[in-house]
Amino acid sequence: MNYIKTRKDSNYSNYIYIMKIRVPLMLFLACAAGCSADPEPFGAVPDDAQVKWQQMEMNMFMHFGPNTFSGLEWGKGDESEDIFNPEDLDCVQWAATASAAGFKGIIITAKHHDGFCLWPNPQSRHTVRQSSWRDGQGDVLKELSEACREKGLGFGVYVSPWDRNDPRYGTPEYNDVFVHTLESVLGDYGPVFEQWFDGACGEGPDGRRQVYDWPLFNYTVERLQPQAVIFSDVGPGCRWVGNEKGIAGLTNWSTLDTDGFAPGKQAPSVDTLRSGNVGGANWIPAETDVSIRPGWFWRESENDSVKDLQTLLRIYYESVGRNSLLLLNVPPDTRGHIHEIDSTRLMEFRSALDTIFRDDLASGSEVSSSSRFSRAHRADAVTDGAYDTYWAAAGSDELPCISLDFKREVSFNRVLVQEYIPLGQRIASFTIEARDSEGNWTKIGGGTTVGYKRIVLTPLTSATALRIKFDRTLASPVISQIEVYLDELFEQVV
Ligand code: FUL
Repeated sequence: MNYIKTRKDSNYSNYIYIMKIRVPLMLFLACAAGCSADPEPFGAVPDDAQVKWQQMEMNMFMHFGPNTFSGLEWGKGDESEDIFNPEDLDCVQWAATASAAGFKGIIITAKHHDGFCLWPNPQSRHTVRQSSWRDGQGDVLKELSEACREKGLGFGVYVSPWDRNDPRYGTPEYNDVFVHTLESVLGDYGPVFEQWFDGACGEGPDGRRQVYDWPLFNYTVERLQPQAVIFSDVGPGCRWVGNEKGIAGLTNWSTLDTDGFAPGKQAPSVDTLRSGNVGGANWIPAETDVSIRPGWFWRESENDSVKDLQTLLRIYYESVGRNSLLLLNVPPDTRGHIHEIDSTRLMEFRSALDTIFRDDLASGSEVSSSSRFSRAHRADAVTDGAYDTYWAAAGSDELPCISLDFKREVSFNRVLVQEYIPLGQRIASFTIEARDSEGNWTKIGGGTTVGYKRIVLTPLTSATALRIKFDRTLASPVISQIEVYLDELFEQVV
């Protein structure tokens, strides 16, 4: 009130008010309305949860349940509940290992195809409550969700609709049972960052198959955990990459056409899942799930077959380095621990990644571009280490190009490029060239899609400058980061 009075009472104050507040405000509003501040988003774009999810880059998958004790991959559902008996369940060790290895979240098989629930699901008679483990008082989801919270990790759940134990499986009633199961798992353990839906649809205890009500299942997740990214063959939050070998497509669009498709047998071809659809109608990025062991569940006999460091690095480059999130399965053993062999391997993996990506040889370069969308979209945003700032080329630029002058000679064999995905996935093909100390430019690599992150493996190159030409784009390129590294650990074949 005081302020208004003073303003009305004095002509001078009035003048100050107009000059200092109204004029800049009007200019600002006029600019906001008239000049387009940022490039328009192109096509399907991610929501905030999908952007955060993609930025997690690596999560840990954990397959745990009766199969851990029986040695089966697909339990039949008729196993005694007592078979589940981890003598020293230690979810704190799981979370500490995941965090030390650089994973940002853990997804646990709350219920696999055998129907056994790692929590006391009131909908089922095949759960930890019916087992003698901890006198029926144990709850793996409770312990794991708390351990994840403690370590700042996301907590996610795999809940298989296929249930080889539930007598109602194969009847319309089962879809409601499954909804109540989801309500129990999603309602009682705090925030869930990802809901993992397995599309498998086999026979239940009576030999019947279920017709899954996917829209109802997805709606239930959205209702209870609106921020959760829903995984299935066709999303809607993220999609299966089409194989379990840890390989995303060299061309990998985060967009997918889903009309007429559904998870499981009605999914698009594995080739489509691996590459996505250019200009597809929905933002459904690829998640690469692969196990550190031959099987999804722990087996003593596979202790000698834990993937070696070279394989893990290959998987990293072919998933995270190809615009996909990596979901690496590390199954706990019968004690309820991540086995020493697996955790040692994970630490080797972490330390290798830290070594490879420690020194960004592009930082401090002089950056220039063929054009820019506006003065605010500076070329040097690509070396500032911040994802949210970006260089954007002018819409009229027919061959957008960005150059990094290292101001010295550097040796490298990795070029990392990131698009700013909130504005969509826009690049369809690019070429990387390097300038030698004599000033000659040579092509050293390139590719098709970029997306959230693309790491190009180039031959070992000594150069004084690098340039990237965006040969084919769906819309003018919007680039967050360009980084350059020397990897002396991965024995690549280029
Ligand atoms: C598949 C399942 O059948 C496997 O057992 C495993 O859980 C894998 C991640 O998904 O569809």
